[in-house]
Amino acid sequence: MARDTVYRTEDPGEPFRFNDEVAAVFPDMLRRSIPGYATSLEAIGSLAARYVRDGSNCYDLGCSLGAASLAMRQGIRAKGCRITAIDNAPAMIERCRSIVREECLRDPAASPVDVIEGDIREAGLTNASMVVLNYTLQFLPLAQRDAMIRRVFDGLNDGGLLVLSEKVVDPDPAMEALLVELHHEHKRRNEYSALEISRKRAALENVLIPETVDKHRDRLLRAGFSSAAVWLRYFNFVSIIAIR
Ligand code: GEK
Repeated sequence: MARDTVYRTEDPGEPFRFNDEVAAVFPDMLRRSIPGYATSLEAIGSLAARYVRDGSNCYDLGCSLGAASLAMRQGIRAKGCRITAIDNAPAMIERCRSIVREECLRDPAASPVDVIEGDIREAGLTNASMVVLNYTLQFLPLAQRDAMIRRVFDGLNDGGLLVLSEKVVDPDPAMEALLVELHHEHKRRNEYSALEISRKRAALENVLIPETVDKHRDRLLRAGFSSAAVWLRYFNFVSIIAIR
């Protein structure tokens, strides 16, 4: 796995982008930066086994290199399903296609995966039993998030599942400061320097906009989801499951 050294060398002041340099080190970047990332993928596999129905569609929105799509693919027990993986970053999609192709050669019997370069805000979602937004909604402008979640709700069949993982902000400023500090400590343990951490933080400012858990829960319930619960929290990183 190529080592993430993007912010050892990057000019500070440039906003974060999902470009070729980032895509080349992305698995290492997420593994060292997002506490609970590997756990979120494991759960996506288990949830796919439970929730994906025969003849239905699964969507991985903001798929990056397709890790959640492949977790679903490995978990699905149902027959005649299709997985659609969508991302608007060409550097991600190019690599995702070759990773998915290799996995489909290794295990040809599992569900087919369509990898699509496109904007998730325009994706046509139909007959879905499972939709994954694994750390993606946080990159949409705040004003567009309600519409995105409604679009997901409309595309899901009754009983269908959304997995929504996000970086969040705590409403209590003292708690927020502590959680941010714990996250930075976690990154230092994972061998990011203080300079890399602060450069990355500045680059993500106004690019990744976190909300509170309550905001996410309210939005899901307003869209029509019958229930929503946090199943994972590690510092300021949460994963929520919501059922239509
Ligand atoms: C994983 N889910 O490994 N349309 C399509 N893609 C988008 C959009 C958009 N409007 N906005 C952002 N993206 C993955 C990890 S990464 C999380 C997801 C992170 C894409 C963007 O190009 C990037 O690939 C992804 O969302 C977010 O489970 O980097 O913290």
